[in-house]
Amino acid sequence: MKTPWLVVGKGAIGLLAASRWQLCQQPVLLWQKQPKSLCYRFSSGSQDYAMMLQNAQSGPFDKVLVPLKAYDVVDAVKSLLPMLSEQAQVVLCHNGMGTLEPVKTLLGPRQGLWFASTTHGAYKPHALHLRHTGFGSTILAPCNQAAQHCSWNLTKELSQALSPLTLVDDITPYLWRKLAMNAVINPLTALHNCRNGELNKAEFQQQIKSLLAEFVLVASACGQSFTEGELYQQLQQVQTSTAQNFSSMQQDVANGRRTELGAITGYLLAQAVLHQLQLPAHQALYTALAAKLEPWQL
Ligand code: KPL
Repeated sequence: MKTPWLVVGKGAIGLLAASRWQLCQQPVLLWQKQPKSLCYRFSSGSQDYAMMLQNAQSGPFDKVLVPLKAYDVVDAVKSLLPMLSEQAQVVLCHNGMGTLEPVKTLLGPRQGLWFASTTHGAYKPHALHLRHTGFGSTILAPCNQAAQHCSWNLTKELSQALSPLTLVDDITPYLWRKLAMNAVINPLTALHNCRNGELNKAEFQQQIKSLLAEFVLVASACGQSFTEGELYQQLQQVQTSTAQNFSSMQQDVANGRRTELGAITGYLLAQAVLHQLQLPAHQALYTALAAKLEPWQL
């Protein structure tokens, strides 16, 4: 009998992974506030499935996927600690940065920490319906020694959920590249309440170029080398391939939820302060969006 994956929360990416595991007979359990099973509809391509996921009763758990928003990750891992086996492998998966260092310090010497950065798109048109909107790909990396020495094939199992999956040694450059995309698309679409594809319009190009130029500057101060041109090209590709989608931040704002602005633009601004840099375009975008939000949404 295969040991189950524990998926924390019932966000869109977590349910996507859990649904795909269940469809290929990989046991999976949910860790959610309400201790009951979850029945929902899963639409992927032209297929529609009736799904039922069981809620986990008690640990210890060996395999844990934490696909939560960045601001919830550290507290969630803290509360999961008593449920983790001594050699548990914990996989984080979210937009933005800043969680790896605090989570590393929480885990025991044999507990592995991984990061999965995915471009799969999924959203919930309502609480009991999950739609797989973008067939993306995933980069996975071990982030501590226990993960590097993990003795079973985590990559193979995770790729059933978030394929195609590439294993790399160091997640840092990939997180920065994703941060570049998120720091432009997410706040702009949230501010203008529009789909990702709208950002290809001429009226946004000057602002986007300023955001990317500042991103290159702060990334370079943090040891990450990018050019504005390559990021601009990649951004246009993402905006085109996800043209009909609403970004996660647009959805958070539209639904009155907390946003990842702090882990995305806020992270960039904090790095800029550390390196004594000014990021006027990111600061202005942060200020404009913050003005539309309640303080707890930041
Ligand atoms: O990751 C995304 C998000 O919505 O959070 C992007 C890349 C912007 C795709 O929508």
